[in-house]
Amino acid sequence: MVSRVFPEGFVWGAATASYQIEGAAAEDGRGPSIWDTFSRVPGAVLDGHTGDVAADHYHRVPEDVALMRELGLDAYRFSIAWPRIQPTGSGPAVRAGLDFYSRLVDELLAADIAPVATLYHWDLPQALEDEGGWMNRETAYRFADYAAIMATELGDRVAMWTTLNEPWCSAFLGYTSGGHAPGRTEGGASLAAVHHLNLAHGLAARAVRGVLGEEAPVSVTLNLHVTRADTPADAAAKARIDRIANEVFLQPMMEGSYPEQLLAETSHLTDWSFVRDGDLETIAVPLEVLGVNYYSTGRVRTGTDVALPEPGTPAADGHRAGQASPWLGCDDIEWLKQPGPYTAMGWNVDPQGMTDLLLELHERYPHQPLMITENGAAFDDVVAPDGRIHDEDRVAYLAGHLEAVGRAIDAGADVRGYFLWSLMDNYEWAYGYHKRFGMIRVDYDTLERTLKDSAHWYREVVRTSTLQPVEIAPRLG
Ligand code: IFM
Repeated sequence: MVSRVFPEGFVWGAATASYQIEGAAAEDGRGPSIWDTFSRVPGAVLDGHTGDVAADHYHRVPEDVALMRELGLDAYRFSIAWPRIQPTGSGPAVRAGLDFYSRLVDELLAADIAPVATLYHWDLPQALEDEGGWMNRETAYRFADYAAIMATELGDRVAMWTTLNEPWCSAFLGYTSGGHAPGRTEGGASLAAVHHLNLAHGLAARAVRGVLGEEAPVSVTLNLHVTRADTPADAAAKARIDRIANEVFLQPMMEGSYPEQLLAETSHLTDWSFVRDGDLETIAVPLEVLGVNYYSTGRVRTGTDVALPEPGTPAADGHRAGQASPWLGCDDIEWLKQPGPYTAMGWNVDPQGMTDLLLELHERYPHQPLMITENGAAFDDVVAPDGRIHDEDRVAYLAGHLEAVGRAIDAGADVRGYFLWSLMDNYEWAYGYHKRFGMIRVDYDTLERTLKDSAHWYREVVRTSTLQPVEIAPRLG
């Protein structure tokens, strides 16, 4: 590997999400979200961890922005907790909630860091879930109202709006497998949640542009699955996974239609009557950038004998054993364990998947700029006697993936930036605080922040916009 200079204007950032870092769950009028409820369900989250305190970012914005400045970030991707703004998901905005994000944005701008705001990163107000959550079409309209409130409040200062983060997780983990909040297992009916999330994206994008004008920078972030197959028969299985996991969001958002084949092969699960006239036109809005979250790859084959791992361990497809499968209608598809190395999540390290994904998107949508809105890795970090965290596995992972982004750019993909997941250790959903993705360590007893070696390394990458050859740790080579 030789050193690689990234294009002029390439945006270097880091990302977080509200429930994962903020804490202050019951302060200043914030209402409960589905994660406040779900995390209290016995067995739902490892060790019953909740986001009540998390990284206490709510009380530490100046300190955290100072760290971002120290890292030289160009941009910071955060999410807004809807229940801080509208505690029950509708009605007037809470001034204290608006002020919190307004102060955050001002601090960022004062530090010369562009604010990138995600409107929904999974913390649905519980009151909306009580009325059906994303299974209820009304939620999409409430989301658009909330989006307009935020555009009015922050529109003069936010550099980029992202409607949804990873709607695949919201729909298929939230309403199909039940591994995420709200923990429902609705089977084929959960495709309604998919459609209502797509609709929410379109309505919210239009609401933001209704306030700020048609040029307002709006995006969405998808976790598109890169799935591999070894034989032509297995390629058919891969294509089905692609349709149910990727196309079900990508095609309506980018092209204004659902794939005919998907409608046909899921017709035993739902009649899709929740799709109403005009919805697909609403959903397909021009995007400033398409946000891509990428971590690892999967491999499938056609089979019926699907081996499940030990309860509590990650399955090859990422969901935890003992739960319903998030892969609707794909019970005959077997997920194979990918070759390692693996991160602490049990996810395989496969940077080439990033290149493949970016190039595939570029080929399909050559005029659509792309942005890596998340990429990173959890490892079992150790604090050395000198107080430092020598997280060389993470540095190797990040370097390998940045190199993969660079290869995609060389081949023509229009990738505008990279947001490292995550700025700091945080609440990793059903894994609680057991998985650390941060380049900044958070000591959950004292809430003290410490820059890991990966943060020092990333600061140099950002400063020079150059990736230097990295001595790859043997496990990740
Ligand atoms: O922590 C999550 C984040 O909230 C969404 N994308 C994947 C990350 C790692 O699992």
